[in-house]
Amino acid sequence: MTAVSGHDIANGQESLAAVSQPTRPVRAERPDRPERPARPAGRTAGGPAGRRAPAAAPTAPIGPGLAGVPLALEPLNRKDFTSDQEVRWCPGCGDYAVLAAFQGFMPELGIRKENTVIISGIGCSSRFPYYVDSFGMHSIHGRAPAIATGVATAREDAAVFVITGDGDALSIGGNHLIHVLRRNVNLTILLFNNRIYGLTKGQYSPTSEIGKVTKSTPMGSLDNPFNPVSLALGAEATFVARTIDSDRKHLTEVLKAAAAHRGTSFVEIYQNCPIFNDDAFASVKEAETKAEAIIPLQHGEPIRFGVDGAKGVVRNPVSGAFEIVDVDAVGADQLVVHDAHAADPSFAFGLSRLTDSGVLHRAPIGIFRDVEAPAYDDLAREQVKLASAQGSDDDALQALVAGRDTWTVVG
Ligand SMILES: Cc1ncc(C[n+]2csc(CCOP(=O)(O)OP(=O)(O)O)c2C)c(N)n1
Ligand code: SF4
Repeated sequence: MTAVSGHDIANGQESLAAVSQPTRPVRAERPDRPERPARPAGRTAGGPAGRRAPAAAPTAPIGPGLAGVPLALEPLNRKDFTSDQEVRWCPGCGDYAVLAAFQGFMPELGIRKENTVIISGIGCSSRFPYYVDSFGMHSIHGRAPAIATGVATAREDAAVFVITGDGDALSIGGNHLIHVLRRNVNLTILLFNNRIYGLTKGQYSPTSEIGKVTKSTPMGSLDNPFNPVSLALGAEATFVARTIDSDRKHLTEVLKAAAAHRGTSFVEIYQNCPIFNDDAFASVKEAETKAEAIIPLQHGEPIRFGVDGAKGVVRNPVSGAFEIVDVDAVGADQLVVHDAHAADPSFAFGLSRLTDSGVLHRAPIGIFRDVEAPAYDDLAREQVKLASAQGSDDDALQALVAGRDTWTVVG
């Protein structure tokens, strides 16, 4: 991939830079980064550097999402997916944990790293491609889904990941996001939701709660926030999940399922920004509160949570909406059984509405929806094959340009 660098955009702080070949990423201009003390001695970027013994190389793709992507000849490990770039996030940023989980799970996919492509937009999280030793591009604000659509369509042999933030994906990139979701392009989107603009130093974002006081909303935000999972389901995305930066096991399981899915996989990651929005997700992380705060979604299981599973989810027979009840009051047999494969997205959408839109006290976590549907890029490649089979490329192009009708312009 040709490297492009030094193209200043917008506020002059970010650069459009393609990360070139694996092992030699191109460094972008230093972004507008909060001033913080250097990382404490002994702290490693990307979490513990423990090197796991590589498992045997897989002999088949882990799921249809990776069909067509060549397998690695030798087993890889996390180091193979770690670039030589200095990681430049603030100490304690949730992005480190996601990067560590990503570098840890990529070898488990068993694919060649040379066939891995990571496309990001602009934001703190969008620095991600520099830190993974793969092909990639730190691209244009909000446009990663459009660029990734091109990559996925042109390269059937690539595993394509999009890295984006709540500002990048839902403000400037909102339009691109909904269209990649409805098209069902075969790629995986990781949306780092910290409910704030981190890179530009703490303005409110489309996921900030009403009343949020920030530099750009000194009297409190007036905007109703997006629920990213509801938005994705409204666009009928075929794989939609939510996970948490600090829960390595859950994050890894969800990312694996997302990569295995053929079509667009959308994963919202609750990501702490300790500098500008610390503890936005404390309720789902703290030992004292998380049992009451996390509604775990497991396909085929009754939806039950709380201390000793005392709470559960039922459907209101009149409104059809999902509601939270005390299990003792209604009986365990009344609880809704999660069906991630329900064809109609309204089941998953209903569950997504159990998320607090204000300060977060409760949220469903897990895979909301995982259904099969034709992927845009597969269909597009079929059309190209069909068109090519109908004549030489030159003839096909001429026919396309000429069209079916001709006009004679007189005058
Ligand atoms: C066209 C354009 N508009 C605005 C900006 C300024 N800008 C850079 S990043 C960003 C938002 C980043 O927020 P988010 O996607 O949540 O990422 P985070 O930094 O929090 O990871 C904005 C508004 C820009 N660089 N380019
Ligand atoms: S998201 Fe917040 S903590 Fe992380 S690098 Fe950006 S400003 Fe720093």
